[in-house]
Amino acid sequence: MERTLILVKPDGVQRGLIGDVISRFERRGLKLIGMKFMQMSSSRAAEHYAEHIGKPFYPGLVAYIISGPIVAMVWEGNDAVAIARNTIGATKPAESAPGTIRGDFALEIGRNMVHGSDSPESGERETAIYFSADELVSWDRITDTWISEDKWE
Ligand code: D4T
Repeated sequence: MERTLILVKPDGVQRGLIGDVISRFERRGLKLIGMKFMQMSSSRAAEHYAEHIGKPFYPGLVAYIISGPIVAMVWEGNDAVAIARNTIGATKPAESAPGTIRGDFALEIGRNMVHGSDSPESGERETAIYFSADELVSWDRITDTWISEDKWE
């Protein structure tokens, strides 16, 4: 089953929008299997954003992500990465469609509220940055058969 790492970034926490973000993924049908409220460290930020080290926006990106508490979550489901990306909307809020998280709540790329993994491989890599295996919960959801055809037996 595919997994994606979702962050509610410091702006989302400060603006009181944690519940709205969680609600979008719950209503879409993805299954929550891990969640933490935490302060991001500089070293974890560097590991998470390793591909952006050296880019002009990198210092501002790290300063932003460590500026206050975040919520880290792992959501699971068929095509979880693509489903979460289109629930979140385009990286630039000006290009995010209304109805997406960024399209409804964000104005600027440097305050874009949420992170979502960009591939199944990133989903696995990023999950391991925030969660150990025993912090992820495998559980049966009563609605699974109504959300996923392959759960129907
Ligand atoms: P995240 O990783 O936050 O979900 O964003 P995306 O996956 O949608 O976008 P990304 O990896 O290309 O960029 C990571 C992060 O850097 C910020 N950023 C990006 C920025 O401030 N200026 C820029 O020019 C770019 C490309 C926003 C998201």
